[in-house]
Amino acid sequence: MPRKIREKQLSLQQMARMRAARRPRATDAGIPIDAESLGPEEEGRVVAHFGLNIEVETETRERFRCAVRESLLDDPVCGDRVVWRRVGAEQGVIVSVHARQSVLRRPGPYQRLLTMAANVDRIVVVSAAATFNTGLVDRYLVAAQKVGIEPILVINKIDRMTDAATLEAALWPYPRMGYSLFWVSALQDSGMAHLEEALRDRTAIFVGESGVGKSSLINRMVPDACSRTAEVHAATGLGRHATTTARLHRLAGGGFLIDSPGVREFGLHGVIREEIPGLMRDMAPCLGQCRFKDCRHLHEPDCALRTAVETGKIAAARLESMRRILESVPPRNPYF
Ligand SMILES: Nc1nc2c(ncn2[C@@H]2O[C@H](COP(=O)(O)OP(=O)(O)OP(=O)(O)O)[C@@H](O)[C@H]2O)c(=O)[nH]1
Ligand SMILES: [Mg+2]
Ligand SMILES: [Zn+2]
Repeated sequence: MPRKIREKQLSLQQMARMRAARRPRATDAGIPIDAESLGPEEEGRVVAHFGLNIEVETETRERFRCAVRESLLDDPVCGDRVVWRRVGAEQGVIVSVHARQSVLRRPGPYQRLLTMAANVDRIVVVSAAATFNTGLVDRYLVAAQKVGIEPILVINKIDRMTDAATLEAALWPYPRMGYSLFWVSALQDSGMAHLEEALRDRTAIFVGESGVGKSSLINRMVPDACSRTAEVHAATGLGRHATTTARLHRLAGGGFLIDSPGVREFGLHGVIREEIPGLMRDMAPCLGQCRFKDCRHLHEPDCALRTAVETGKIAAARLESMRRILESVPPRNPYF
């Protein structure tokens, strides 16, 4: 066997062992799992994953603290549909994870890939009116396009809007590209009914910078969610991030909302530089129309994208955003 392949197999085995070593074991979590003490198989959904414990909600809306059977290949994540077995009155063991309809990942520290959530069918990109960040929103939209999950844009804290004209000028391209856009205030409970209607019967993950109000919005729609928000957090003085782990909440009228920790940057995973323009809804129709086949859309003559900006079809900020994303993404993905 060539040495290169042997090394690769070894490292895959090592990776599997490392994954297994990090997995919360039933015994470590203090859950006794000898065969006689296990109840029958039941269906459930992962509500949260913290440390050694995974919280699973049953179809009858009871919640159980579960560990994971050691033979499982994938670690269950928030939103996963699982088969689990009861251990005593409040605990359980997850024995298998159903095939995922979708999975959201992002690069984490030390070149590790973080799985954020599974079985999500809407990505709610939340911004605050006073600090709208085109660059971050555009990265989320590229990621959503890549995984084929419909994003929804939410501008929160409109009660604190200082410069409505500038914000409207920054936002006009998005509804034109077909994205739903909601203007809301979690504080004043305004615009929330429309948003809730758009999320009915969906599993939606709330993403965006820390402090934009993701947990506050979810608390409004799910009154018993009690998601920790920044005020509670300020009292503990433990830093800026209020939400530290993804958590799934059930909407009363049907559907699920997943709260996620805020990010400062959103690294794109599984996307190579060449495909970025095709993943941007306003750029895609103009592709292949530049004079040069390898046009970088910077200073080349007869660039279809720049022409589209000049004629007002594409917003200048979006082209600028695309260039920044292109610079930040490697031509070939290191995770492949
Ligand atoms: N003025 C105003 N403040 C709001 C609104 N929504 C949330 N806030 C405040 O914004 C702060 C941050 O809210 P959170 O809900 O904790 O923000 P988050 O996005 O969940 O933050 P992380 O969990 O750190 O990612 C809190 O002090 C909220 O009270 C709003 O509509 N208007
Ligand atoms: Mg939060
Ligand atoms: Zn071009």
